[in-house]
This record gives sequence, structure tokens and C-alpha cells, in this order.
Amino acid sequence: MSTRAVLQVGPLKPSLAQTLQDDYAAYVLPDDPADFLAEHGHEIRAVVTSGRTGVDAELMSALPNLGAVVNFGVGYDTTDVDAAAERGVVVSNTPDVLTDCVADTAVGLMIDTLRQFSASDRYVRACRWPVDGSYPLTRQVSNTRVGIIGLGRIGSAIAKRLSAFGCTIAYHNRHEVEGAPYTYMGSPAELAAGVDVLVVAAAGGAGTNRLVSSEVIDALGSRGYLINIARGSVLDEEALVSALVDGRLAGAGLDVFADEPNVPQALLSMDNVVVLPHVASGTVETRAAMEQLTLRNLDSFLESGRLVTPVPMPVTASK
Ligand code: 8YV
Repeated sequence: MSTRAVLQVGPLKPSLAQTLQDDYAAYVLPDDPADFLAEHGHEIRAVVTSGRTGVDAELMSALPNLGAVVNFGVGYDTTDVDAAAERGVVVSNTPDVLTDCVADTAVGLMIDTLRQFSASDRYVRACRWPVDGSYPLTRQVSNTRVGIIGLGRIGSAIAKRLSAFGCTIAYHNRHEVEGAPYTYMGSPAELAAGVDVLVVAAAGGAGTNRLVSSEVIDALGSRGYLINIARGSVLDEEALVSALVDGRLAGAGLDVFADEPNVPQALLSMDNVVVLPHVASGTVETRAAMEQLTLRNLDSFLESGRLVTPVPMPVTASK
């Protein structure tokens, strides 16, 4: 059969895109997709995409035989899972394999933000040390009070690491996590009010949109720090920027933004803010493991109709 069953949607890791070409004769969705979809849409059984792009309801409806969305990345908030569930389309992601690197990044970002290592590095490179003298004092990381929003796989790995720094850990989650050795707080604002550093590790999507609101940022206060390795959508970025501009928040470490790759201009001149270009899972080892798991999901779906790491689907009336 000459039908080609796999469609790449959005940019992917180059080696993954190459494998899709070589081993699956995959199509790549063109920027202007109307003609392509009219001609080939019915051939597609599986889409491979990433959290950067995802598959919306409109694209799904142009792929009448779609059975699976295989997502490179743990976050799949750019794919419309409600529309997928209604169509009986299953969705996979790449959990576990990136947990360590993302947790490492959260801790590194927290240390950099509180101790201002990136800013200190800029100070040395600008030859200011011999002229302006010692760098100003910064804030201690060990033994601080840390609040984690989202105590899933990644949030738990962050908590474990920071416990080794003597930090006291509290958290907020949709539900209290049974057996977790940390203090549960019923709301993000209550959590923020009692900690020095708030770390955002909750999944993106409609359920967490702007969960870290201006009220939460105010509760964290002018001695508090915010670290985000989750999604830009989980916090009110405008409220964050204005709190930083007004000095109502001590600092922030951000790997993710509301409108990537665009970063609010006001943040770029602040030494109490560390900005990273969404690199949390970006190591050779972890990205290779994510690639492998993506391909295992694709193979498994094409062979058996089942995924290796499916995401939970909402219950629908139709299927
Ligand atoms: C990736 C991520 O950079 O896994 C995720 O959800 O945000 C990152 O690991 C991203 O998914 C790649 O597009």
C-alpha cells in the first residue's frame, strides 16, 4: 500500500524529523496546509508533534482517519485533548525521561536567581570588579522556605533536591498527595504567603491558566522569589513584570514565557531576574531519551493501536 500514514506537525529535533522521513516516509505539514490536507488528509493515522506546536481541533477535523497524536515533550497543552477524546484520538507524551533534567534546571535557576551568578558573571566580563569593587551581597539558598505549585513527577524531584539543601518544603496541588512528606496548602496564595521562594511546576492548559495571579504574587511579597519551569500560561506574566518593576517581588527565574520566544523587554535589564530560552529538558541525554520514547509510542500505535505512555483523556459522551 502506498499510503503514507505519518504527518509531522511543527518543527522537531532534527534527528527525529530525519527518522520520520527515512523510516516512515512521513509528510511534513506545510505552512499553508489547505491543498495538502484536501489531497492527503485522509491518509494520516498518526501525527508527531511537540509541545511547541500541537494539534488543534481544526487540524484534527481535516484528518478524518487520525488515531493518535504523538507528542515530543511531557507538556501537551497545545493539543486539544477534548477534541481528541471526542474523535477517539489517543495522545501520548514523554514523561519520566526528562524529570531529572527539568528538576536540575529548577534548582539551578533558583540558585542563579537568589545568588545572582549570571549577573555576577556579567559584572566580571564588563570589567567592573577592579573598578566598582566587590559584588553586592545576595540571598542564601540553603535552609529557605520553598513552596512548590504542582507536586507531580517534576515537582517531587525538585522537592527531593531542595530537601538536601535543608529547605522546608510546602506545596499546593489539585489534590493533597498521599504520603508526601511536605506541608499541603489549600491555595496558591496561602502557599505563597508562607515561603521565600515559589516554584511553579504545574502542567499548563486551561485548568492552570494564570493560577499564579497578581494576588499570589502579592502574597509572595517583596522578599519573595518566583521560579517557573512549567509554562508561561500558569502565571499572570503582566502582573509578574509589574511587581518586579515596582520592587514588590525580590526576583524571578524563568525558563518559560507566555509568548515564546518573546520575553518582556522590561525583564532584560534586571539583575534580580534570570531568563532562560526554555532549556529545562535540553541536554543531549534527555532529548535522546525523549526522541526514543516518541518513536516507541509511534511504533506501538502503528502496530497495535496502543500507546506506550498515553496521557489521561477526558471522558466524553460520544465514544
Ligand atoms: C521541550 C517541554 O522543550 O517537555 C516539555 O513539556 O517543555 C520541553 O521538554 C518541549 O516539549 C519541546 O518542544
